[in-house]
Amino acid sequence: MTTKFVNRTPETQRAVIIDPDMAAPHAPSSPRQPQGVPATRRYDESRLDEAAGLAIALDLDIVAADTARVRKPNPATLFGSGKVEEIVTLCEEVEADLVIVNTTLTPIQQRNLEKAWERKVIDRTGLILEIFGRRARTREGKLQVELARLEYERSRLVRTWTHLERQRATGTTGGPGETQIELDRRMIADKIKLLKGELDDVRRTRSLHRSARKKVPYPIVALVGYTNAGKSTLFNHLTRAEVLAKDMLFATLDTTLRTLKLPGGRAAIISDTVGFISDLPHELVAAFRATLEEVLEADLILHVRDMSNPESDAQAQDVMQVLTHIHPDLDKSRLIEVWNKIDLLDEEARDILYSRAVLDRAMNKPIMVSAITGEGIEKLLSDIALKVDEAGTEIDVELAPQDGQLLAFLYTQGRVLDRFDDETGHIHLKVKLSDQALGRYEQMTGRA
Ligand SMILES: Nc1nc2c(ncn2[C@@H]2O[C@H](COP(=O)(O)OP(=O)(O)OP(=O)(O)O)[C@@H](O)[C@H]2O)c(=O)[nH]1
Ligand SMILES: [Mg+2]
Repeated sequence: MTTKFVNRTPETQRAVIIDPDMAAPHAPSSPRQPQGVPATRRYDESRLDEAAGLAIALDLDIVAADTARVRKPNPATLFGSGKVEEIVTLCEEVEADLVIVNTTLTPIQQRNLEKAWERKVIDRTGLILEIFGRRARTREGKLQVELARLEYERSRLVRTWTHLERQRATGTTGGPGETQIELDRRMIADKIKLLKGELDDVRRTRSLHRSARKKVPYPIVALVGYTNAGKSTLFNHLTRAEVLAKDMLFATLDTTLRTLKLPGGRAAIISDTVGFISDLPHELVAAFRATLEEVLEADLILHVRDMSNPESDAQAQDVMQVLTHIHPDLDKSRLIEVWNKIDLLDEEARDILYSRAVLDRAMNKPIMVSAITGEGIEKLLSDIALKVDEAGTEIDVELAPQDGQLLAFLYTQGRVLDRFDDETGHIHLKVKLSDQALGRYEQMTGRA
């Protein structure tokens, strides 16, 4: 018989969340902000809510949450000594196992706070990495997260060499010597190299699949947006798929593809992918770069927004910041904002939103929908169909068997709508090309 002490399920960890408020006290909203449009600065409460959402995604039990004003960040502990003391008392009162600090801590700050509070301290990056680690399902997703985690650890090690030191501290005298640290660093560097190699292999296989897919004359539509905006719900609604959609941050991590039926009988391929969050750790952006670049290659990008969230504008800015960072000359004509969750708005809020949508100066007007009730979805579908149809010029070409280079060009740069190989080996194609691709094609064939 097993004793009571073995196989005991670990109790849920009790977490305290501290959200450092670094903003200048009562900063006026930006003067550029037009009247009536909510300022994009995040409110304390929303920031706390979001941090709590992250903690819940890790099954932590939140026993206390508080905002702590930081007038001047202390390089050693971030907070002033009074605040540090206050938090010790709070932790003891609520019997917390760990403290989450909702910002990026330097390794020194993290170590000092752990000492002062006698508890594990996790910063925002650590928290997000942990969630990603649990959610990744595909080989590529797992490799991406592992890579990000190692990069994070390496930075900790390089700057202070404390991370592994702490793990090894029990039972040994003194910290590790230089040699040990060098070894640790080299070990991590080796592992990073190995992972990058594996990741390249996985991606090569996938890009083969992708070029196979490109031969299919389907336009590709990609969903992007802040975490919890409703991308998976919309994806499921549009494709009747069963992708995990949950009121949980980062429910989706791996890209999923499905066929989407458009009005008029045409088909497109739609992809659901990882969500964004403010202060997305740069290690993660780097690790997911290839995935995001691929998403941005889509013929049409739907930016899904949760319009019921008071932080919606700030969230949209964060998303666009990451996207334009990865793809600085992103063609905005391929971007449509989908304003989701309108079923949660009252009539007045809807009216305001509607006028905003009409007056919006984006190249494509935003579309208001509810992925739950289905409201607005028809309009969304017909806009998608219009958009993928209007992009580019359709041409008919005939290629000789030796025109392999041209054929490859048309398949990679255009959308082949129809193909007929005659008995002489000539290939007859109907291809849709963007203006840019058409220009290059004409140059290649000497027609320009
Ligand atoms: N009321 C309402 N709820 C919605 C709507 N769309 C999505 N939701 C809810 O919002 C939550 C998040 O939806 P998801 O589809 O998982 O969001 P996501 O954008 O895929 O999130 P990540 O995968 O974390 O990036 C779920 O609880 C959905 O049921 C909507 O139009 N109306
Ligand atoms: Mg999702």
